[in-house]
Amino acid sequence: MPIREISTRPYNDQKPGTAGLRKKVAVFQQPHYLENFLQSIFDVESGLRGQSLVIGGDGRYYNREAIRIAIAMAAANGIARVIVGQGGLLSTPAASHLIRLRRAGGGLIFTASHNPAGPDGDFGLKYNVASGGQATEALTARIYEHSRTIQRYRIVEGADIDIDRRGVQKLEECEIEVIDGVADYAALMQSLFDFDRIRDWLRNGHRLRFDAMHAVTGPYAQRILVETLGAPPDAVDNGSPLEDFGGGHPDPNLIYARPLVELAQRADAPDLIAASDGDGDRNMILGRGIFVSPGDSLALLAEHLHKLPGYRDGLRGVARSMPTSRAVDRVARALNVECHETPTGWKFFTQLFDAGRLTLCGEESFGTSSSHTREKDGLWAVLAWLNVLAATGRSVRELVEAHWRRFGRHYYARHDYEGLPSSAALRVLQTLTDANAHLVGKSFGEWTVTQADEFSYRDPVDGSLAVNQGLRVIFGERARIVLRQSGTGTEGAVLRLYLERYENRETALDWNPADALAPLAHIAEECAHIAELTGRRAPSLVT
Ligand code: G16
Repeated sequence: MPIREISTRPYNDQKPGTAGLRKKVAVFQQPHYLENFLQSIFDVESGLRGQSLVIGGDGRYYNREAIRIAIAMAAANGIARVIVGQGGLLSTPAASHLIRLRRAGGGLIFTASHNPAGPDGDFGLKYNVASGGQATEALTARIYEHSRTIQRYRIVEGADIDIDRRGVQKLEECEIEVIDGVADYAALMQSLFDFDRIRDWLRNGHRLRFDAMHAVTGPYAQRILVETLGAPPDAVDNGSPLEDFGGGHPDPNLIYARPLVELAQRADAPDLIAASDGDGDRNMILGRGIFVSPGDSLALLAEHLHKLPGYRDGLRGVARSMPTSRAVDRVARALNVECHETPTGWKFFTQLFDAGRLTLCGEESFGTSSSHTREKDGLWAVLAWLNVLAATGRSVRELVEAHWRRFGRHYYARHDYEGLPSSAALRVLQTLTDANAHLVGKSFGEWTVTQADEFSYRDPVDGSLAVNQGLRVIFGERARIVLRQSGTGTEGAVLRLYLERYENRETALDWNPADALAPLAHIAEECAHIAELTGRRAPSLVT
């Protein structure tokens, strides 16, 4: 099979967003589109030659074809060994772990995360580096620049690799190793958590329900929760990965995981109800009669993590993205550990992990993880919760309420305005930017602005500066309003408005979140004029 050099022309639209290159499937299917981007990675990351490369994806439509192309191009670009998940499946956290475990030069993860799949859905590609983390902003910028001038790519023509058959196959000089994509990840989980205790907890009649949403976590949940921990088979719902995710939207939140929210409200609900997303990096946690917001989940795990075997030495530090609720900051203060506030995007955490400054971090967008990998990790969060439940013998509701009584409660909501013309989104952002110049010291009833600015972040490890990372209006410790444009949407512009309010009075701990946040929503409208400038009376999504 000859290695061919094929002439191509740039597309000019391959600028990666918050989490890699994400586009409609039809965009990726254009002639040479994927090849151009892959070749740009191989050209810029010339150090990959002679090394191993991990390849896998979330199983969505076009995954297998993309992996076939990636393998043929890896072999033509001097990669010594490709490690690929059987059937082309690797969850994002499992791929990150594998890169580290096998000391690979990097990894290609084909996913558009929680975005819908299928021929009309989305597709995506993330490039992760040898540390297991996503490529830095600087590296993705170099890859993007290269993609704008690309003239040719290299590929092994007619390559025919069977990615369903485990074992080693040869393509030119390159060894293609098809592996069980679950085994290494499952072993890692076993090393972090007290599986015996969780097994006993389940044996004692406690119940668990995990919804894999027909996406990549099905086989992982089946192996770990059912086969290893002994949960009954019906504990895993929608466990078979499908190319269109069963037509669903594998984004575990209050809207897209509505059936789980309803299940949690039943008197006979399981003790822990959880879900993950398309590529297995997000998580949603519910208990009988309660939804745990991602910010609360992060704070509560920070409080209890030292009770779990992999974390007995305590926390080195914690981190959250700027829009994420400040609940974890209070726990960090009580534990006397570092607490970092980073821009949205997991890559900002990985620097801190690599520098040994962090044990636990999370985001409002249902992502949580620890130093065990360099991506957020949905099943890890579910197992951490299971272990906390088993170790403390308390219910989800008891744990959360005890947390609020000790630390106070951060009411939190995110309002999304999706599919906006980008001119409208820009006008809203500009309006709040202009307003911010005059807001400090201004009072809206009982709410007084103490700080109003645009968030920027100086990385404490490499000193790099990230600017334009979201507008914020801060009312001291009591509340915050944050506004930013999403970096992961594929249709129009998406504005996200985040509202947060802190209460520590006993009488204020069980308010309805929408009521608690209503005054802040009004202030946001007064300052940013979202309804007026977008013509939208209400957000398209509230989570
Ligand atoms: C990605 C990033 C996350 C980020 C999320 C939402 O997650 O990895 O760090 O919080 O996007 O970003 P945005 O608000 O810009 O849409 P995922 O799960 O989509 O890869």
